[in-house]
Amino acid sequence: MFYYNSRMISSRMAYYFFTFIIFLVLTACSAHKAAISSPTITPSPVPEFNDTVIPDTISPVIKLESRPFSTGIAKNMAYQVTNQFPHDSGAFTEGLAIHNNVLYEATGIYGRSSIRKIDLESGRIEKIRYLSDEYFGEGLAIIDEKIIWITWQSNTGFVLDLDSFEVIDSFSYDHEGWGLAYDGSKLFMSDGSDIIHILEPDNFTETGTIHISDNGAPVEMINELEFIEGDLYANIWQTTFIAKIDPVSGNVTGWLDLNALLEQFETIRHPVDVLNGIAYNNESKQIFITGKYWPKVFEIEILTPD
Ligand SMILES: [Ca+2]
Repeated sequence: MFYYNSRMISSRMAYYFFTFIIFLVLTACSAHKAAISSPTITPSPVPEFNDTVIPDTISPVIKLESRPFSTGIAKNMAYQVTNQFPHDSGAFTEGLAIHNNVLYEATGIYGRSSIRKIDLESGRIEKIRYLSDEYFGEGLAIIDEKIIWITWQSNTGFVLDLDSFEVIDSFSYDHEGWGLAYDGSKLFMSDGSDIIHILEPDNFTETGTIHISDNGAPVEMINELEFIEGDLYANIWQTTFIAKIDPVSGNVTGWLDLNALLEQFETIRHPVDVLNGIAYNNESKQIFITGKYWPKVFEIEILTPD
């Protein structure tokens, strides 16, 4: 009898115990569900120019401990930031160029690709023209009074009047279009690989290619381009590095690591994407750099150019 009663008591205690446990679990789940369904809303800072929608998905910037190509021999170059200016944080920058002391920018993304004339000091967009939805805008170069603007995967480039932004011509090529630069006699176009295509500026026919390498190691993902005092500078996509390139041999002769500029954006909630955008003012000898969705354009001085 005692044994029987004991079992009964044990069973009852077990019943109460497990009921209590189930109660605790249900209460915890309920609290957790309540926590998920009622997130803390943190207000986002208003961008400098909030006229475009910033997508939720942004490719991460790969931060490298050292330069991208460990087999290379080119040295890292020192630089200092000498000034900074506001930049439209809704601009998915694909190209940056200066002509007659005026800043021009090309942006990408289907349906939002644009060419802009920008007041450097204020960041104000003085003129803008959007590309048709089927094109993804990429790099630009300026020759005389014309803007040459390429597209990503449409094998099509456009010629725009520098003043009116009207399309006055178009041309085609058989590879992707990434970055574009003009050295005063030829156009140089990157396609995302280690190859840069050299084009005649009059009829856009390809007259040659150069392969970019550092000590024999191919340097791929060549993106936005700029000529600075005879050297070709190139953003390397998804890295914080700019390569200084001998445009004849294709050899990388120096690296600029601009990771420190990106680090200052970590304290703001505005999303930023990769470093992309180099412009050189031939008259004032100023170098400007920015990136996709960056809220700033930086003026930098290279301290060890050779
Ligand atoms: Ca450029």
